[in-house]
Amino acid sequence: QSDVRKKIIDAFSNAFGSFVSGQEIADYVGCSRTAVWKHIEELRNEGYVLEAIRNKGYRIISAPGNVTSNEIQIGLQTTAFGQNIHYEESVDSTQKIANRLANEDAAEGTIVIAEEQTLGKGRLSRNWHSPKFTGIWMSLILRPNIPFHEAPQLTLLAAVAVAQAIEDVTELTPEIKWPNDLLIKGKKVTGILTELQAESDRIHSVIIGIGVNVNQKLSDFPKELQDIATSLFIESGVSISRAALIQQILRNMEKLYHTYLQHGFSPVKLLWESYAVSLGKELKATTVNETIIGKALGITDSGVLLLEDKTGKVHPIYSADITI
Ligand code: BT5
Repeated sequence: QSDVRKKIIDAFSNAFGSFVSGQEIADYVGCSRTAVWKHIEELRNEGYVLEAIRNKGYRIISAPGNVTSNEIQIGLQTTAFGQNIHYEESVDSTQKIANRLANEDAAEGTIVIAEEQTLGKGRLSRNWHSPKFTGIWMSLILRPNIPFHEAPQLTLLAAVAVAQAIEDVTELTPEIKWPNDLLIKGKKVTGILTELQAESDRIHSVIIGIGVNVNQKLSDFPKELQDIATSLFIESGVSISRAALIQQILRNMEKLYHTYLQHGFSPVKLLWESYAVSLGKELKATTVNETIIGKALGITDSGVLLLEDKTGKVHPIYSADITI
């Protein structure tokens, strides 16, 4: 069903805004003209504006600014990432659905994406504010053949890929705050949540949840977030196509993931360090058990943060909240 629609949209994008007859579409897709007509109606319901003129056929006026499978897949330059898309308008959390799909053997690279999350998850059961149509709320399923303890590297990999994508699509340069925050001028624009499914030391799947604030205005954030959060729109003054940004994220991630599987973490680490705000600075790390203040020396090859305290002792930080 969605394959047929993808082909119809293909036919429209090949026509660059000129008319394509119903018969031409039917031939291209390999279905009847009645079926074409039905799919066109569905595309209209999805928000595509399609003009129809008797004897000429159809042409596309505009695609909706949503993040449905069609919009993501037209022009997507990947082989696996985003080739399977589970789209919903509203969900509790895309992580939850992705976890379920991963159990049902969804292919590597499958993404779950929603226009809105009603119970978006942060780390440690915190909340992730995910209002409708304004941001990217997506989860990606990976099945890497790596040991359990190396999985946090994938969070850092995702942070790099999203930072690059923001640079590619906007004029902005984000910074990364270990381990999972992307900041612009000190405010959080992206959060990443990595969850694992594993049996003993074997990873069954890694679910990488990515939340990017794209087109929110300041007033779209609840009061308690207005001082600490920002969006690409707030920082750049222009609204950004979420689908284009998603395509770029998927493309960068797939590329970096292949590099990672072939050459290990070092190349990813170099890139990560080039975006890192915190290196060389005094940080406060609040872990579940203690608070450590120290200079950030860097990250290890497994993605662990190293803090040197006043006495010169180096503390490996596996998981913490960082204040700069
Ligand atoms: C994170 O947690 O930063 C991970 C966020 C991951 C969200 C994605 S969206 C797709 C997928 N599906 C999900 O359900 N989740 C993932 P953490 O480091 O714990 O940060 C959470 C904190 O960030 C909150 O306690 C707030 O202070 C703040 N926050 C909440 N919503 C925000 C937003 N939209 N923008 C910036 N900061 C936010």
